[in-house]
Amino acid sequence: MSQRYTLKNKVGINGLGAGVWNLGPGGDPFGGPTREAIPVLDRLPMLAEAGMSFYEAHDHEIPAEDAPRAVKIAKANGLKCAMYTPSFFADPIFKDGGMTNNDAAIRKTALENAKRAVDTTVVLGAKTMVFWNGREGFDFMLAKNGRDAFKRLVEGFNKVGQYAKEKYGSKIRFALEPKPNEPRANMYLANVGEVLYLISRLDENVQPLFGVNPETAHSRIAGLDYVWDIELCLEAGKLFHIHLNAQDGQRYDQDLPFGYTEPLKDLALLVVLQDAKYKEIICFDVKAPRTDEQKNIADILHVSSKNLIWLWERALAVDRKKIEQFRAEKRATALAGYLAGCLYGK
Ligand SMILES: [Mn+2]
Repeated sequence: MSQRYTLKNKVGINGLGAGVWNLGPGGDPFGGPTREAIPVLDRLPMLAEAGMSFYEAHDHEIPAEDAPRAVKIAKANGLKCAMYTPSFFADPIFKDGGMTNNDAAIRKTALENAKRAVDTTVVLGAKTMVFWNGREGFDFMLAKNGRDAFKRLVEGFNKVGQYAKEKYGSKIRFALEPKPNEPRANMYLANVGEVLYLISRLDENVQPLFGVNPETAHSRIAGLDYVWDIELCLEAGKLFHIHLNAQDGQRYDQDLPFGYTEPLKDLALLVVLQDAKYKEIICFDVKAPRTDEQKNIADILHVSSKNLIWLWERALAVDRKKIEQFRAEKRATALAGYLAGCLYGK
């Protein structure tokens, strides 16, 4: 069995995860693939080989009929499914959204897909199903009634939650992943605050099943701070899952290696996660860049994992009493200097 990356003294579930889509063929909106597409199930052993303990997949990558094969391959490679997610964005039928589509028949199809994805999540043995807001949004003013769209999200998640609860009790939890834009100009559930507000509007009997899957780069695309976004999820008791990566400013979604662009912020984030005793799985959403060759496709997973491990260990060494002291002395700049020292090894 290949070696797996683990985090020292991590509370709860240890081992790291990544998406099967992270090992894609390198296409972008301006050009086709630069590498041969690897069949999705063949990517499972590659994730294990790259030190991952968990994989993640969309329903268009591992459809229900492939799930039993995925279970076998994962087991043979010592890999578990961290989360499964219905793709309300890939199929052209959802070009204007699933749950928020103006067409009632398409909303119904979206709901059916979501229910099927709940069943597949159970088959794959994952405990979390993620919803990413992909096409839930608008490009043109008044193309949708925003108030109705929000109510449709509430209604849709209530129904999916009810379905899961009746069939599986509290076995499956849902983590909603916010993103402000791309592929739509404006996306509903743009940030952590909007997701928490939506959860607050769900039926009380399904509300405990719903939480957040914040992604560090998505916060940055929105111009927000991901440390605070994640602290807010923790304060609400809703940090059900996490996607770590990096982003070089407010531009298209880059899914860069974790720890690459803002290591000091990442160090602070890990201090927050350690102090909160975050016990869920830590996953990357990083994309093998178009310029990397096939033989090096997993480099991004190794770079992300090593950066995470280094920063995690530096975060363990951060003196919490010193943080308290700097706060008491109102010395925020000195605190910044202290953290930089922890980061650079002084
Ligand atoms: Mn993600």
